[in-house]
Amino acid sequence: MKLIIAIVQDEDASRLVSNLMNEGYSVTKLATTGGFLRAGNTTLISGVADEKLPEALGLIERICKSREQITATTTHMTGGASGVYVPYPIKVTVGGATVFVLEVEQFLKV
Ligand code: 2BA
Repeated sequence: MKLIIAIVQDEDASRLVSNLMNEGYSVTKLATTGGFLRAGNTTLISGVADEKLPEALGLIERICKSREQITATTTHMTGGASGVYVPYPIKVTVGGATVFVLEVEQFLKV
């Protein structure tokens, strides 16, 4: 058995959960926050049989889209007034999905 941990964008989360559930996967959905953008995203965890892993990864790949987001960063102005930081926008491409696949040592329901 494998444990899939998939960090996806909120916009894709509901559709992905529905599709996974329809295909018979058990899924847990967590509200999470990305460290870089400090914006909400969704982390799904799902324990899947080894032979079902490719299908689950295929679903994630099909549903999760990459999108561009604008975020603000700052640059330090050197020369002139010291200690002045000027914000400027940068574009980052987020997603489709960041996926970790882990080997499951034990799966218990007690
Ligand atoms: P965030 O940390 O908010 O990152 C959002 C997007 O910002 C990233 O998209 C990437 O395009 C960009 N980014 C992240 N760190 C950066 C940096 N130091 N410099 C420049 N750009 C940077 P994704 O790579 O698709 O990641 C989406 C979300 O997946 C991340 O949200 C984070 O929550 C999670 N994630 C990505 N890689 C991870 C990892 N190695 N471990 C744990 N979580 C991860």
